[in-house]
Amino acid sequence: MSQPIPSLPASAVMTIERHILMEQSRFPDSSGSLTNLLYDLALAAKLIASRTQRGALTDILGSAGHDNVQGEEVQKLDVYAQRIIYQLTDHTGRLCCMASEEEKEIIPIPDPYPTGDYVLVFDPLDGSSNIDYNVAVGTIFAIFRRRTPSGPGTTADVLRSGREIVAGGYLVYGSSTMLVYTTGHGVNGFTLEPSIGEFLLTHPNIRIPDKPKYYSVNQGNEKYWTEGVRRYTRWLQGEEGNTRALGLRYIGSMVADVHRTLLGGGVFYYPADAKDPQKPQGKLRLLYEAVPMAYLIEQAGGYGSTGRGPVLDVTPTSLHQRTPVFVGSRDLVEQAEAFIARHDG
Ligand code: AHM
Ligand code: MG
Repeated sequence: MSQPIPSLPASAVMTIERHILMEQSRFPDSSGSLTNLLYDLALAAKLIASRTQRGALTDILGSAGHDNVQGEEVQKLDVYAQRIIYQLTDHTGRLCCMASEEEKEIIPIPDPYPTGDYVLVFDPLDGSSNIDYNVAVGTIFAIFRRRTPSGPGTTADVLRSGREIVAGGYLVYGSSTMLVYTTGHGVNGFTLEPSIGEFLLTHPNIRIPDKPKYYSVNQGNEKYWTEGVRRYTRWLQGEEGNTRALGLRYIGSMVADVHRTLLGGGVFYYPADAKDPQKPQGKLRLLYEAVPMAYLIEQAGGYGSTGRGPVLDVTPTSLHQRTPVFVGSRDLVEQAEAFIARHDG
């Protein structure tokens, strides 16, 4: 049974560990596996942050010399982030399997380690094409409870709708490192204090603001968009019957763009486009990018849509499936759905 977590004096310093434990106290019957899994991810994030922040100093920038399963160039930090998350979670007995944007198939738990009750899906280093330019990158993750009863996890444990997530969030490696996560009871943000190596609660109970500031999209793709998306964008710019124009911000790192949208209000979208016939659904992946972000944004009072309905209602049919995605302030995302329904049939 879920119980309210006890309140703390406003002056209390809340470490990530304490917060995760307090979240666990909502569930007196919990085994602690989920709690420890979140703590494993926080530790992985510290290691990834420390590597990203050294940047070119350790001569780690640039390509690792091979392509990932999406046919995109892999950066060395992607490889590092992938390995760290795997090594910190493969042996703990908390997971039955994992799936990563950087791996073609599901990642089994190696012998002789025990399998556990949860499934981790993640994008180890999202926005990695930005690394060479010292732009913020991030890690995105979602956790599900396994569906199969025991033994090694299978694809059926991984291909799940966002309605089944038990925890999700992201890490942003920017001017500071932040961990933002939810277990379905609101969204909390922690900032890494580098001098003591601890994540401290700096953004309790994040709610997406009512007054949106920015829209965020790669406008260079406009000629490949559908009529509905084009007109929607004009609406955001204060045309098509709208009197309130928004400013444009686009970093090109989903984590950073969604983080700004979460804190400042607005909408981030990567629509379907006709640029690459191999990717008619746009660029972003349902399982590793759209679903965790839609879940988190909805926990903060916003909405995540494919343009045709909730992202969280879509059950993936393949590991690396792509989807159009619109996330942010609810009314702005609903407008996207209305424009697409009206103009794109
Ligand atoms: P990646 O997972 O290969 O890094 O690609 C995903 C990234 C997102 O972070 C970002 O929103 C998008 O690609 C930007 O794409 P584009 O350069 O087409 O605007
Ligand atoms: Mg990515």
